[in-house]
Amino acid sequence: MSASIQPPPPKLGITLETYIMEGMIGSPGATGHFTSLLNQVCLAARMITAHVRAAGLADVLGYTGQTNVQGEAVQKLDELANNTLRSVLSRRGHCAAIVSEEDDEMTPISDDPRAKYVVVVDPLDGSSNIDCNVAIGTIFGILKKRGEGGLPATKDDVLRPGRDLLCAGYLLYSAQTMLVLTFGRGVHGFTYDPGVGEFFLSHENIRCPEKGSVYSINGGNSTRWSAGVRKWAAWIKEEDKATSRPYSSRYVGSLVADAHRTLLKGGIFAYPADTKSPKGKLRLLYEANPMAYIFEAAGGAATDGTSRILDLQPTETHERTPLVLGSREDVETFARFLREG
Ligand code: AHM
Ligand code: MG
Repeated sequence: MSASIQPPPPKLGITLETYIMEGMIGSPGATGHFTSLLNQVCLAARMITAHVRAAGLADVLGYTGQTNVQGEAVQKLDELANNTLRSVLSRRGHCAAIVSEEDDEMTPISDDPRAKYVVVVDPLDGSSNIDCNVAIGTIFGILKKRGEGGLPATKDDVLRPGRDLLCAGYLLYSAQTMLVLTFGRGVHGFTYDPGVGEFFLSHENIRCPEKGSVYSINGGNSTRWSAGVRKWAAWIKEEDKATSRPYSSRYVGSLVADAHRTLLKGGIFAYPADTKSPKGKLRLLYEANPMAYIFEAAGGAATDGTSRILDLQPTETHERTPLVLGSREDVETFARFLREG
């Protein structure tokens, strides 16, 4: 009798560290540099989680009184998260540069020949929600630096379409802290156990449903929307059983929280261009691109209304873009409304 083939052991419950190590072991020729960098990102994530959890107690809530390059008020937690990432990523010499929402320009970190990667990051997303204890997050992506090691990173290393990302993820600081991560194939969610100080695989192979029944948009901007967006917003509220309309509305105002719900439950999140923000509000390099990379890897879609987000060629580090992401069918319907105007 032939021996029966055993299915692979379930991965649920493995630690993030094991997951990352297994990825390295399964990649012939891996030097461990990328694994080391990713481990540092995860260490920074654990440290930011601790800062977020302690924020009220440590009296770090509130504004610093400064504004960042985009003219927005910088809060103490934003700075803490940014400083934490920068100092942790400086330690092992694998990170050549960081582009952060909180810094005016790209920050060179290392010109060590081992510094083969650049990191794009929004250290504390949803900052308007910090003071009221509503979910916030961190969004990041990792790109391979172009050209020879040992040379300082240049803007060409980061002004690249999102399809060049090697990896993207986000941390959601909510009732639980979760890390959602992808290398472009398969999206996995890890839930943080604060007692152990570890992330454990809790959501294996997340797939964004083909269609949902929830929409997420800041309706306060409706008078500034284009005719196409206004028609879509009216259509989504109409009664029609066959297309599960009206959709329910959910809007947290933290991209990480709104995207996370959309990824798990399906539906659509949209921050379109409007007359106040003709290029949209969200930033291409460290908000839209990592999210688009995650959604596509989970079977969803992400567009600026006309083009695939991951194909957009950035021209500036803090460039903005309209962002529409979610279930394939829902994103396609939105794009159709925009086309038809
Ligand atoms: P932030 O990175 O400064 O926090 O701004 C981005 C946030 C997103 O998290 C969210 O989707 C959006 O801004 C909400 O904007 P609005 O308050 O205009 O609806
Ligand atoms: Mg943000």
